[in-house]
Amino acid sequence: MCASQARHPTVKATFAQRAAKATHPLANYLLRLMDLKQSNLCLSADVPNARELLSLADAIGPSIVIFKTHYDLVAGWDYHPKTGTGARLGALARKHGFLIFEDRKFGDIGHTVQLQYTAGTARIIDWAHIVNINMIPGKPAVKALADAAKHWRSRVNYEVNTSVTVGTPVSDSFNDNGDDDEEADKVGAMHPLPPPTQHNETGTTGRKGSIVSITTLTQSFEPVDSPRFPNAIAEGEELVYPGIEEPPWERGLLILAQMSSAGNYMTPEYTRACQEAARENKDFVMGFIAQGTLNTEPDDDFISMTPGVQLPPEGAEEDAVMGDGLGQQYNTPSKLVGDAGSDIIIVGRGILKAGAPRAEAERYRRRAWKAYLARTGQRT
Ligand code: BMP
Repeated sequence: MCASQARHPTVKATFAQRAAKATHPLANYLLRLMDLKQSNLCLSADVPNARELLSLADAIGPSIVIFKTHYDLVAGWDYHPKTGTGARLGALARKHGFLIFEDRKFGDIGHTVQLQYTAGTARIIDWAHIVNINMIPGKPAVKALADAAKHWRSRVNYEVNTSVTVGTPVSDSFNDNGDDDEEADKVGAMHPLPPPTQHNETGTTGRKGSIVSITTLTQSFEPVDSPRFPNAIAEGEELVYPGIEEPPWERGLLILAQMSSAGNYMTPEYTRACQEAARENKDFVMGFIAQGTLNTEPDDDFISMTPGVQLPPEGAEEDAVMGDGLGQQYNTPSKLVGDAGSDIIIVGRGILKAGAPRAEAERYRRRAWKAYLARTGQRT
């Protein structure tokens, strides 16, 4: 840490104190969740198929505050918006109290990243509370994602039902989010339907009709007061983690400002540009993927999450931790959280490859939490 980072008030402040000041709804929620669960652990769930992904989320959920996915490396990912893998993960997130972070590292022009975030088969924004961006294309891509999230947020409380009738109208209807439904693309997130305020004032449902040839297309907007997808819930997954409300609808972005890999091209100048972009988009950017805290300006209160973390086997020297032979470099929780001021450690293979992953996740949770307590001057 440089001097301005080491002196920054967020290094010594507790997560509860930072939550009390946090204006970003998801950052506020996450900081309170960390305090409640006594966890600053994110699991990087890099597993080969959806079945393993879901059982891992159920098994490790109690130890973590964030479950990180790379959905594109998971075979058998089910894209159905209500019963698919994202929705099932959402139910497990509510049950165990964690947020879902899709490590998509968006890295294209603004228009393209908007579509990658909100549309296509994956519709990442529907199920991932947090995503991240590789800032190479420049700051406008950050603003583009922020705009897309705002747009999505303004209509997400309304479930859109579409009915198509030919000739005499009939009451059959289908939801516009069906994955093989062409209409879903037409009314996709970037081409939203009229806002809810235009709806029927007397009831909860508004209707709008248009004639296409002899086909009548009717869309109805039904307010839903919770982000859950009831159809997706398997037995036991309707539970909600006690002690905190469900996560807010607002989404959050992390900027990839420093990497753990050897020889990466992220220079200090590049990292500074990431900090600037974060400050310019505070409503949406909640923090960084970095190798320590990047809070330097007095008003900064970004959350730093750090990958490249492993613990040596119980009893071994900390310096025994090195890399994976493919460029990944590992550090320990005490170095990253204690010395470098990171808030959350991101651990993949350190837990996934262990003989007893659940117990190993607890070992990482305890070590990272201890480093946080020591950093903030609390009793360990
Ligand atoms: P592992 O703990 O198994 O090395 O996994 C690290 C995870 O964090 C991977 O999913 C990787 O994509 C991600 N990651 C990283 O390792 N370094 C970075 O700088 C940024 C990352 O997202």
